[in-house]
Formats: sequence, C-alpha cells, structure tokens
Amino acid sequence: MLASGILGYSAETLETIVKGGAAAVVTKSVGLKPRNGYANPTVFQTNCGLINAMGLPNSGIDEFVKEIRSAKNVLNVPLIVSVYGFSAEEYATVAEKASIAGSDAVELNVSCPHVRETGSEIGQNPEVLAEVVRKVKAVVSKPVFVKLSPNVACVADVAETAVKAGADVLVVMNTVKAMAIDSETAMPVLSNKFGGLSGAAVKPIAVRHVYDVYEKVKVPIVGCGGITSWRDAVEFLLAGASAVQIGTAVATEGSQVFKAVAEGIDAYLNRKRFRSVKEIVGLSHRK
Ligand code: RRO
Repeated sequence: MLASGILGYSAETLETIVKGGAAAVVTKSVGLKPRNGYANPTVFQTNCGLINAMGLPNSGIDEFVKEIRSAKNVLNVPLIVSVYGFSAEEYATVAEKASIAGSDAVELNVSCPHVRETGSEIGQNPEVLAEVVRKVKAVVSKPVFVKLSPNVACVADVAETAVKAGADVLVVMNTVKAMAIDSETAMPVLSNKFGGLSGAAVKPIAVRHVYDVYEKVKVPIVGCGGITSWRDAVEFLLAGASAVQIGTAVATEGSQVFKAVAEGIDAYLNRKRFRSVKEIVGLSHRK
C-alpha cells in the first residue's frame, strides 16, 4: 500500500501509484477544517532518510470529499482515507464524511509527531485514544485502521488499548521524532525545528515494534517504516505484518517500487516453497 502523506491528495497521483503496483492507497491526513501547514523548509534529506514537518496541510474534509469521489471513480484498488482531529468528535465527524464519500477504510492518524493537540498527543494518552477509536467505530461501518507512533514508552501497550477500543487493523508505525541543525547557520533546518524521520534509518525500529505488537494483539498489522526493497517487506511479514506500506521509497525510487517489491516477495515465496504470504506472517516468532 501507499503510505499516508506521500502524494496522497489528487486522484491523478493516486492513479500513478496504482499503475506502479500498489494494492491499496492511503491519502494524506485530512481534518475537519483546512490547514496551511508549516512554512518552508518542511523536508530535509539526511544520509539515511527524510525528516519532514509538513504540519498537516490539507483542504479540510468538506473539500476533500470531492477528491475521494473522483479517486473512487478511477481507482481499482481500495482507497483508505487518513483522518486526524483535535478531539474524538472531530475524528468521528471526519471519518464518517470520508466513509460516506466512498473511502473503503479509514486510517486514524494518532501519531503525527509534531502537531500540538492531535496526532501522537492523542495516541500517547490511552483514555483519549480509546475514546477516539470508540467514537469513530460508532459511526463508521468500514474497517478502522489505527496508525501508531513510535514516540511512546511502549507501542505494544498503545496497540492493546486501540484494539480493546475496537481497532480493526493496526499500522505500525508513523515517523520517529527527529531534527537536524545546520552547522553554517547554527540553526535548526526545519521551520518547525522538529520533524519526523522516515526511510532506511527507521526500518529496524519499525520491525521491532511490529514484532512486539504481534505478540500482544490478534488483529492484522500493516508494517510501515523504511521499506525500500522486497527483502525489507519480507522482514516485516516475518515479524508479523500481514501487509506493508511504502512511503519514503516512493520519493527515492519512484512509483514502480510497489511492483518491484511485490514481484520480489513472489519470487522469495516460490524459492522457499511457500504457497502464500499468509504462511510467512509472524514466522520469525516460532520457538
Ligand atoms: O503532516 C505532517 O507533518 C506529518 C504527519 Br500528519 C504525520 O503523521 N507524520 C509525519 O511524519 N508528518
């Protein structure tokens, strides 16, 4: 799947991703009201990944439902709308509108690392997180994904809270809170100072969290964090993910990365004489 936040706004760009081999697409996060996001610079390339602090730029759900409808007209794969809010009611309102417009599932962003009073500030508070999930489940009959933050003491505990509140699927994980400082200006590079690190650097962190979460809960896990090659994807499946999302590698490798990863997984399964992906989900947990 295409991870949230990468090219996730217009039907045209989502179509390019599907042509590149993605089996599902997740949109950029959308909220109740339009937001400009942060001033530039919003992205910085390190030697091992990207640090971003976009600041949730989006058109607001009432405008975005038009994109959802036109995307549904052209896409032949599931469309998952990523949703955020500043309260449980806001999450529920936005998720309901996305669902009515045709979203096949909603992904609750309770893990943006750097916007105040939403994202990980929701995800790291068990009572608030549970309320968000319950309120969304009460108004949306489609599957509810919950995208977790690595910036908490125990991701598996948060996973358990989300599942007890009704989460159908967990996405592990959002970006790792990070920053870069320019030695010449002696100032933080990003206008927001802090951002979220994605890409190759975070993959071992994400694999570890998927492994932990798989031991704790029974719902399907979608692995996300630094997947660039089929071998990275297989590692997530062996850790316990049933599917994977790719984000940063779309920027570095292009949209064909999905095809390359899917074909590589197929070749691996054939070589190892497995009949389906299901046979390797969580296989590294065997005693
Ligand atoms: O918009 C962002 O800056 C952003 C979001 Br919503 C998120 O969930 N994760 C991230 O790294 N950046």
